[in-house]
Amino acid sequence: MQTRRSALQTIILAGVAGPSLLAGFPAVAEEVKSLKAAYKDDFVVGVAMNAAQIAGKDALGDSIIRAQFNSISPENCLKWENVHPEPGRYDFVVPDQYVAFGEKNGMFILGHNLVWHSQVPDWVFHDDKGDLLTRDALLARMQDHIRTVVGRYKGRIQSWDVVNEALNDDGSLRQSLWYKIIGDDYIAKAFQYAHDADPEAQLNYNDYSLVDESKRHGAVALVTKLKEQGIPVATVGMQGHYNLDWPSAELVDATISDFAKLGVKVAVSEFDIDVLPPATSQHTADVALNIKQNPTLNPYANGLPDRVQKQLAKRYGDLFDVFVKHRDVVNRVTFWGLTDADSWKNDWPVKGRTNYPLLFDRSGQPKLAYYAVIRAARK
Ligand code: 9MR
Repeated sequence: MQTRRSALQTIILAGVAGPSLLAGFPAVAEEVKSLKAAYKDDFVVGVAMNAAQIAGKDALGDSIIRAQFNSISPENCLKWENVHPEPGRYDFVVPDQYVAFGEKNGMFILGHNLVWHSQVPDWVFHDDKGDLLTRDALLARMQDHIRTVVGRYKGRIQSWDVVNEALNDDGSLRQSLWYKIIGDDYIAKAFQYAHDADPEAQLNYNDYSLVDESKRHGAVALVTKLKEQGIPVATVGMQGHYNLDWPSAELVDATISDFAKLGVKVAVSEFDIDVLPPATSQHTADVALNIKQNPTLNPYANGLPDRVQKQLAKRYGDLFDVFVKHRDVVNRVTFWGLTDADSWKNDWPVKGRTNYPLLFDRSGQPKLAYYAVIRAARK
């Protein structure tokens, strides 16, 4: 078991030595000691923090986060069901700790998220009798939530995912209860309420699989319409739940260019690269998906072969090359979790697999992919 000090030292020495797997890779500049240092002139590098890290119960994790990242996202604690579980009852204990961690360490702090079809309690859409709310009543409830949550962290949470995953794969608007009850202007209203609550906050539309043509067109149309209406959408969050074969670097490149043309910034907001055999042919991050376990879907339960480790590193390097190319428009790259042990990808879309999608292994050691990302930074 690594002590906290030795794990950190390994990371700090990343630029000097690196694991034996690195043989054949060009040396990394000695002065580059962290992800945030490597990309300091390009974009902030973020990580999603889980409950243990926020509560200070993962000392090694927290030390790596402090050493490597200059932005944080809350993996779950600001979702509606957690921060506002019952009518009139908000629970800010964990979010307060999360924001305090970011402030103490001078980080760019994200809020995730305000309006989503998932992780939102049923009561939000119903009245006391159990009937669906009217448009006006649901708008009032949405406004109260946004005003309360965004208002509490005004000037402290710098950027909010205002609306999350509002699009279907074909680019049409998802038939969520938000859409069904309020109508398609629920998105504009959510942005307006967030802007009213904190006029300085950077406001984002966040979604997955935006590289796919139909969905990308839907997002372009949505953002175009919002901008025409004067709605302050600043950034499109391309979540970036990718795998070893999909999407190609060219596709990511073209997608960023398409959003850049709209006059918005792009954040790679939930980055990870799944190395396991795909359990579905869908390009999705729909949390509702749950596919049955089967051993062929979990081939690396006892460790990741060097061959795949190298494939993952190359893939990370190739995609960071694209982000650096677009450094004028990409304002942030955030990893969805710190170590492979923390990743949601161990349980989705199949529960109980052993996945390796991030830059740090299960003991907090930097993987070959970490060095590839450092190397992709402009020299
Ligand atoms: O990583 C998150 C996981 O711990 C939660 O159980 C899940 C449901 O709240 O959400 C995961 O994060 C999702 C994010 O909020 C929105 N985009 C897809 C992410 C992965 O499912």
